Amino acid sequence: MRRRQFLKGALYGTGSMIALGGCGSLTKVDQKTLAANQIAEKTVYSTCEMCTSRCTMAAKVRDGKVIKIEGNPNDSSTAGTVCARGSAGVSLLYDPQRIKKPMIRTGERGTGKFKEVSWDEAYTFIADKVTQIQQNYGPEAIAFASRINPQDAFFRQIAKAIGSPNTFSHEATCPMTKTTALEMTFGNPWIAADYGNAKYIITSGRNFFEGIHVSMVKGVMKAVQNGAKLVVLDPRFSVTAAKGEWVPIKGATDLAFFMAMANIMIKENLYDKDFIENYTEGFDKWVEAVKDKTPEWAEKETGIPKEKIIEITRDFAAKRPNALVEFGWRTPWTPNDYQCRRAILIINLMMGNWEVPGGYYQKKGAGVLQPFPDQAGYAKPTGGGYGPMPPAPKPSKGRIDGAGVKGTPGILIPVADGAVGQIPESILTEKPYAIKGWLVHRFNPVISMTESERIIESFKKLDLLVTCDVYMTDTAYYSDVVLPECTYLERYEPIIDQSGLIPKIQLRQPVVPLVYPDTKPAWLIYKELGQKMGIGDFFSFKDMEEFLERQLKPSGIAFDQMKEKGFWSPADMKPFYMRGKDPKAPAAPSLNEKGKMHIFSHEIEEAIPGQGIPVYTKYPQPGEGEFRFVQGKVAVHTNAGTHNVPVLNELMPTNSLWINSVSATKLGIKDGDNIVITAGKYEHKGVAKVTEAIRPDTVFCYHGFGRISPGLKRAYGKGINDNKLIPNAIGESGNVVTSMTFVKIRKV
Ligand SMILES: Nc1nc2c(c(=O)[nH]1)N[C@H]1C(S)=C(S)[C@@H](COP(=O)(O)OP(=O)(O)OC[C@H]3O[C@@H](n4cnc5c(=O)[nH]c(N)nc54)[C@H](O)[C@@H]3O)O[C@H]1N2
Ligand SMILES: Nc1nc2c(c(=O)[nH]1)N[C@H]1C(S)=C(S)[C@@H](COP(=O)(O)OP(=O)(O)OC[C@H]3O[C@@H](n4cnc5c(=O)[nH]c(N)nc54)[C@H](O)[C@@H]3O)O[C@H]1N2
Ligand code: SF4
Ligand SMILES: [Mo]
Repeated sequence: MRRRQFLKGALYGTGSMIALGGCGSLTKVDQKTLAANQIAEKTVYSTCEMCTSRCTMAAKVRDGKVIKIEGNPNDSSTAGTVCARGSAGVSLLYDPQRIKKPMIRTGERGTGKFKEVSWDEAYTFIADKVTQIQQNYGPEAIAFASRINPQDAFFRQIAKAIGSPNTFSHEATCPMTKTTALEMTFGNPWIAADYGNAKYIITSGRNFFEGIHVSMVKGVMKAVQNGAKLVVLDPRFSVTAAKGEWVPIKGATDLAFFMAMANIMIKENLYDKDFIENYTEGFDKWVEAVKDKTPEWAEKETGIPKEKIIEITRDFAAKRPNALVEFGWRTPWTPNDYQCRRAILIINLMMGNWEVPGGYYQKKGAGVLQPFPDQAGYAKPTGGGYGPMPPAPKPSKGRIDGAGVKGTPGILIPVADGAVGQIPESILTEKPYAIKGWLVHRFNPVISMTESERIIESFKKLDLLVTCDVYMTDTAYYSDVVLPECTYLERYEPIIDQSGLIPKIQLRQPVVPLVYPDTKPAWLIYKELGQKMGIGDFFSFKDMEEFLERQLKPSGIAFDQMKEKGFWSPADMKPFYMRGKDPKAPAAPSLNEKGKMHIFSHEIEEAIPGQGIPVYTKYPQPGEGEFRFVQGKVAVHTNAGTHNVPVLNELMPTNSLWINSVSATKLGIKDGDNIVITAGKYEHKGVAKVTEAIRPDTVFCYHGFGRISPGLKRAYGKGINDNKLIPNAIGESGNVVTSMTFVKIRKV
């Protein structure tokens, strides 16, 4: 398949493409031949999972095979678009390198020796080991980690039923510092931005056009097309920076930039005093905190001229309230990044951009509408799907990461996610107690978490490691048991809430029957495993049809209607901004009885005295011969999840290390040279990409390459694995830390 042809189809929806089952290649279909053969085509509407943006999608199915994936044309938020990765779902579905049968390890860990077994054998093996660990160490010695997904409902049910408190999502590697900031400031994290109506957008690293979420991309593009200014703080020139003004900030100094913005806004009276008074508390402490954070001071910290900081602040504030500082998505730059995200939220509050067009809003799930008489009728909430359940045993020990404990630093760690970096630490150090079993679902710690070698080292001390994935990933490769899930195109999942300014729920449903008959959906895997473990009564639903019927019942939306359209939104409802008509309307989310947003956070102050208001930490900058190492997303791959998918691997098989041309010249490095990157005790081979699109003190690579599982035949050994170089440090809100590693480069 030709790249240009694939991209054309993916991005512009033109040209038909067909996947030939089994080989995963795509060729043009002759529409006339199709008609002549009178082969019936149907379209199935579902939800994409090529990344967790989970856009709506439409799969064209011909003769039982998916021939094309495109956007759902009825969804105005995506305008019928999927991105290149969404389109490549066909290539994953028919990839012969998918895992097809359960496997149990037969050789030493890491030698890749497995035997294929029946599902029953695999369940028995896991159940026996879990029982042994429970008897020897207690149920809390088993940790569960997954990339957040709707089927967590079933995965986590196992933990709940055996009484382990140690459930983790991937979020510590991703938006956790933002989540903490939202929870501490607004009281909940279900907040989103109305990009499409913004007149000015500032981002701290958020790279909309490579870290893709189709409806967000559409929103930002709409704003920019309508003349909005886009300012991008990033040490490197990203695709997003190319669409606006690039502000090449020194890494780990963003908080200084935002404190200086606040300093100017206060000094020049450029903020919404009414809003601050009516809706927030603790502003006086913020005034005090930024008093000396002048543009002159910020220039020294950030490397951005003070005139530029002043100009941006004045122009931005002039667009009040339809302007926003984007709070970010992947945000673990520094150990205390949550303070930078808090400062960003506070600037937004100073803009009074809450619940107005072009600002931030509470996501309008059906539940949020209920207190508003003129909105409540548009949608009713969905319910639970499980059915009756016995009481779960109460865990006898606290979580290994202390998440959620009031009055302690653990309060900063969102308890639904946990600090996943603590799992390898607890395995290795046995503190606060030992973890002996690790169940991994749709997650790849070896490549996704920091310090790959330490993660692998920790595996050696485990009595049980289980991975459920679609590929023989780097983590699966070291596991005792590998469970093959079918893909998202072959299964039902619980209802997905994707509400924005209006409610929206989505269905994921099988588009075609199982391609590999011995693969299974996660709901069935964990239900059957639960039965084998004697906890089957925690899964009292017959199948997903029953589960979904129960979920949908209270909403009044028919299952058949969901199957037919793939999503549901109230057709006649207008985007709902709580302060759209009444600027003094009560703000819904609130942390305290007064219903105010917390500029000063009592909860943080109580846990870490002196930190209730954002405080600037001056982090080290790279010395002579050193570079700050940063990473990011690329448009044609997802995290570390798609590098072996045939068409995406063909589009981009490897990565390189971006290095500024001036710095490269000093080191005698030319574009395309082989290099060695060192960070402390670790080193990695790579190839240099010499460019002006990065600060001279920073190097960058796209994440997810340098794979170490030979089971990923296409991706194996190609490119740089960033996490081989980054130490596993746990930040203050439980986050991993990915922008604080300094590296040295030499030519080989
Ligand atoms: N195509 C594609 N789309 C995706 C994904 C994907 O893998 N591929 N993944 C999805 C997921 S899970 C996520 S979380 C989102 C992520 O979307 P984004 O949050 O936009 O993620 P990144 O590309 O990681 O953006 C990181 C940027 O921050 C910069 N940066 C690093 N350190 C600093 C710093 O100290 N200060 C500043 N100002 N900038 C810094 C990096 O140079 C990089 O350009 O994308 C989602 N969408
Ligand atoms: N240094 C550094 N580290 C990073 C990042 C970075 O930029 N720099 N990015 C971070 C970010 S933002 C994130 S979100 C994490 C992401 O890291 P992870 O949460 O590990 O996510 P992915 O790599 O997207 O996918 C995980 C696994 O899901 C599998 N998978 C795909 N579909 C299915 C399915 O239907 N069923 C099952 N069971 N498995 C499936 C894939 O094969 C893949 O192995 O990585 C983080 N790690
Ligand atoms: S952004 Fe692309 S890959 Fe992610 S869910 Fe949407 S269409 Fe799929
Ligand atoms: Mo992420």
